[in-house]
Amino acid sequence: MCIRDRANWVVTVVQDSDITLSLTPDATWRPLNGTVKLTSKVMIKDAPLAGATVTCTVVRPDGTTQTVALLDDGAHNDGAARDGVYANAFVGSQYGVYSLSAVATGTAHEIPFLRTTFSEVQFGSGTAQISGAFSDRGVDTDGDGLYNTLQVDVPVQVTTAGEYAAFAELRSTSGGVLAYANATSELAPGQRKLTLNFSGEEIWANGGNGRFTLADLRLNDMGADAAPLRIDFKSAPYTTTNYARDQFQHAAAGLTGVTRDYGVDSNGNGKYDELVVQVEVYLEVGGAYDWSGKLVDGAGLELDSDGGELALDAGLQTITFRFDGRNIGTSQRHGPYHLVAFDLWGDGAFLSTDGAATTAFYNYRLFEGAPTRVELYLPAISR
Ligand SMILES: [Ca+2]
Ligand SMILES: [Ca+2]
Ligand SMILES: [Ca+2]
Repeated sequence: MCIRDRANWVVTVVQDSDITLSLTPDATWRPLNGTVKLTSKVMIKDAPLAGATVTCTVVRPDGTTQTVALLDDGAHNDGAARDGVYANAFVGSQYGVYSLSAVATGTAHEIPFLRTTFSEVQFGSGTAQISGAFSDRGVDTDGDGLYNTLQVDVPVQVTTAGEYAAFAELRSTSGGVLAYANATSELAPGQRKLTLNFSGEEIWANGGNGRFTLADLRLNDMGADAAPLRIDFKSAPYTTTNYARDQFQHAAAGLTGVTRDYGVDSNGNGKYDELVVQVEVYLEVGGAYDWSGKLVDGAGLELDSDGGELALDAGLQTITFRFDGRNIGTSQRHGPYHLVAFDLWGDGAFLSTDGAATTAFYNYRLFEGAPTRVELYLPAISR
């Protein structure tokens, strides 16, 4: 049996309950060999207390200790000298959890005091880290020539076999987020990789063009006893090769969401002969297209339909529907009206959508065919 000398402490202090001590590390986690700044505040009631002696005992994962003096001299990132804010920093050179205990001693109103407070911070984990060469490539999984995913390989130097997960976002040259991705895998010791698959459709939809930044890359140890343990982090470790937006997966035709509508009085009698509804579309390929759609009121009642054929170039194009004002006037149905069952099909694309546009409010009396004498209009009552 091992018998050790134990020091028995008897500390006699006059407690002044108005004095408080705080200890705030500037991070709960740092990569290995990162620096953690420690800040303590000594307060008496609501006022800062200068002149105390504050030390922090840092207990490393292997049990060895380091004593860090927290100073209020204005030279240790502690704000002004003698403002009651005490600070200093230390470097974590071991993987794992560091226990921190700060002690403040001094005299206030001629009465000595002692305060203790605790915290902790973690450095890496030692099981794996992000290290090595990144790479990226577009992948076309359905053979249509467009990239379904942008793959980024995250290099992982594995010390201990286990399940690891990487999380990251892809940012455009202007800093906007294009897509998120994560990857989880069992990794054996050695130089390994986790492959992130960013959605090509999301990159296209968010306007990704050029070189992208892999950002906020986290590596988690998923095999940790409790919750997944974050073991490495890099804020912007990699920039991809150059991509053009249209290399990524996207439909050959789509609505841009831009619409316009107006009434046309072609015979000058003050009543609309037509309601024009325009819809802007994006076309990947130019050619001959057929188009059609229906105008309905808010209850879904069909008022008119229109369609035709057009030669359209690639790019942004406008499809113009001309609905008969007489059908609207005689229907005695107010707007706003809706363009539904919009189909566009042709050489390069097919587009079909239920709701393509909603018009402004129109009173049916603005249109040809509306009853000329004033009538009491009763909406249909459903029972
Ligand atoms: Ca200070
Ligand atoms: Ca594809
Ligand atoms: Ca007219």
